[in-house]
Amino acid sequence: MSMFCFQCQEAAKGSGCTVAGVCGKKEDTAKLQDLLVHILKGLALAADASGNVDKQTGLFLAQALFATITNANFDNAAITALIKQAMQRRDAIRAQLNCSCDDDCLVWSGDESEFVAKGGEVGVLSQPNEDVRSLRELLVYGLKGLAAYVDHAAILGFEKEEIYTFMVSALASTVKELSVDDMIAQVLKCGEFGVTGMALLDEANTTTYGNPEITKVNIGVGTNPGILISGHDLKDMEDLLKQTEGSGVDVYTHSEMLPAHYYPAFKKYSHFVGNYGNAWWQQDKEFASFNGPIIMTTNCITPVKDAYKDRIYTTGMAGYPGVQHIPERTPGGSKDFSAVIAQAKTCAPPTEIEQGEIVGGFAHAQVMALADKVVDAVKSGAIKRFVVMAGCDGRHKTRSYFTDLAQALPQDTIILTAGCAKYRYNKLDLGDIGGIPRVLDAGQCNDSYSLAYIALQLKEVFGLDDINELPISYDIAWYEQKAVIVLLALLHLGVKGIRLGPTLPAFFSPNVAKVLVENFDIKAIGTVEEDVAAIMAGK
Ligand code: SF4
Ligand code: SF3
Repeated sequence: MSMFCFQCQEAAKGSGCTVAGVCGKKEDTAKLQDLLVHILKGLALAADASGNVDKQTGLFLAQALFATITNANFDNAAITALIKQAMQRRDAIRAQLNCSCDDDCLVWSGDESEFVAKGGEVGVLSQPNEDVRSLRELLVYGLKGLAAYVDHAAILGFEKEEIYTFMVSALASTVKELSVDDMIAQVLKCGEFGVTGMALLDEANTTTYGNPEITKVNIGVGTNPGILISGHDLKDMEDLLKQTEGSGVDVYTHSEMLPAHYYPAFKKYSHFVGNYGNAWWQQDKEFASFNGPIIMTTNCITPVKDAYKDRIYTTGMAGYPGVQHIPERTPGGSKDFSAVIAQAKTCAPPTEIEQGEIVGGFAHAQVMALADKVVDAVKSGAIKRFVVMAGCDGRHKTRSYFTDLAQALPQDTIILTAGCAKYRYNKLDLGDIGGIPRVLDAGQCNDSYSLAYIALQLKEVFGLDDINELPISYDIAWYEQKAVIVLLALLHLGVKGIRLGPTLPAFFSPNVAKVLVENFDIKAIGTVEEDVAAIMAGK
């Protein structure tokens, strides 16, 4: 076995990638990422022992974890630089503490030539007990998802020291000998901070750009050259829209950037013309036919094809070898997209791949503005059930389940969605219930917070004691680690009976899966027929 990674839903054979990642991650990159996580654990141990987690350490830890999320950063040079920085930060804290602990992640200080080999020693399988490994990795993946959201919030100037403090102590806990109960408690605590982190990002986004509003988004193309922007970073979106204004270049969103159209602050730009394509995994074809430059602000970037390799850019924590990286903004400044804009002017307009519109913008403020209508529809029986179908999309053929389920659900159901999972059904004509569309898209994966918020508000409106008494079912599609923090956040909120698909995580050991089933009634998706029947029966 040359590498081992099982952090995402597409882990080879449902157990783990051992030769190269299905995602395209090569052995050396996998080992560098393993070493980075290992050294970050040492940094967390040192920071935790110091009793004072400063913002710089917290944010660095979050950014470095973010770089190891599936499909975020394939660039060995970028991961190597993060390992070096992590060591320096770790050693600086240890020097102040006069620390004498001898955990490997704290004391190992090899140079760059040894990084890959060392990464091979300290990866996931270095923990021999499968249940300990399972609980520790579940926590690490939850922290990676949380890290991504925390980074986005920080970019907009919103930070909470208590989140950083938790992240540091939780990561440090993964190298301590804890009881099973204590490890489970850490995982659930991560869900609690998942809610805090998503609430913080929601506050950051809505304070900066306004509350998302019902919006129709064009999925056709215009006649100007365009720039396609993907990922989750709204600050990059803002900088790009400002810099392209009046340039003759149009801006299109891709995949998880679609919800940018829902924010009032971006509606004023007439050159912000639409969304191009689908979820991340179809990017190789869609980026080729887009014809203009593409900016990947975060995950999900997939192996870059020759057809567009000279016109794709990464920025933030995203990276890919040989792809130009737009540097960070200076404090108070903007990122410089001038090279991208200059290139766009030399490109042909996008080739049209579809026509029409999709509707979204149903984050919590918009849904609560319709609350009377929604409550009346529930009371009158016009809406029988809500089905939360948030999460990720992916390549697995079995994901057609989510399209089929959306189509098979009775006409008196509403689908609440967020994340790129929506591309499985957001272009279907599923109709409306008294003017309320049957698919309500709250936004990006982090906007799953909105769905939880809506559920909590409905619980109050209906005077219920338990969120599980609401006529809401959860049928979650997962792929990468942001979905893990969303799942843990739902568990923290007490949601039971979540269906998860297309497969359960490879990192759930049989015993850990048993605990989750017994305590939270988590289940794998079944057939569409069985699941629709069970959902409608409230099971
Ligand atoms: Fe495999 Fe997923 Fe890990 Fe990539 S991220 S190496 S596909 S398990
Ligand atoms: Fe999608 Fe990658 Fe997860 Fe943000 S963009 S939800 S998969």
